[in-house]
Amino acid sequence: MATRRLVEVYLDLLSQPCRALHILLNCSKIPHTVRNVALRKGENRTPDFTKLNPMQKVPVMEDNGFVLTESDAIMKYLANNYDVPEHWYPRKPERRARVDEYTAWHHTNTRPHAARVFILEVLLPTQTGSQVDEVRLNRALSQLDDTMDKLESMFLRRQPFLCGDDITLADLLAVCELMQPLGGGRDVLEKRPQLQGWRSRVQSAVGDSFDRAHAVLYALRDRRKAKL
Ligand SMILES: N[C@@H](CCC(=O)N[C@@H](CS)C(=O)NCC(=O)O)C(=O)O
Repeated sequence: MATRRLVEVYLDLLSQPCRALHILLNCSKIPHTVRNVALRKGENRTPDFTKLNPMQKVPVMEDNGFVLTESDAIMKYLANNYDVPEHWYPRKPERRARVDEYTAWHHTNTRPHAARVFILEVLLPTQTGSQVDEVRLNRALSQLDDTMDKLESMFLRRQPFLCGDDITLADLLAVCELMQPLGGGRDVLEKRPQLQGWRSRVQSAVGDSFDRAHAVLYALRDRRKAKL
């Protein structure tokens, strides 16, 4: 009888969608193997990795020969195919549709807007040795503010998590994006008690898998702080 191989995931934990997937895997105890792909070393552009994902991006998942990209699709696939608590991706159509509603919105709102702050404040200056472009940074912060207003007034209106009373994979995708600017020492939730309360609820719900996934980001923040 053919033996089923463990789920393999290709991750760099400095990547927001990789952390969301990492937390889901650890919290729901899906047996898996992590293959590290260091983006800073260009390991996503090697011939082998490019064969796996021609888009040269992480995360990637392989389940017994089935290769899948896109964090959102991977997390939903795992929730559909593995014995994970139902709250992550509820089966009831209306509740599931709420998760799909957020994840569709996420990729053109929370994701690009939070990522841009990190890119402008940390990645670009590190890669090019140039100063932070304050004009572009302020524009990015203002777009992120609009997104956070919507998270508070639409998704978190009268409910503790983005899609209802319990945590779903939508909360993982969102929280990992909103944590990213912390790599540059910026807590974008600093003046937002409603979102802070939500982040604390997410942290309590996932336990130590939150800090394990974010250890690389915290280390980046601490290294940069020590240089100041
Ligand atoms: N929509 C994709 C985004 C994947 C993505 O953009 N990954 C970034 C890291 S956060 C990456 O691999 N970048 C490498 C590159 O573009 O060279 C997902 O959610 O999985």
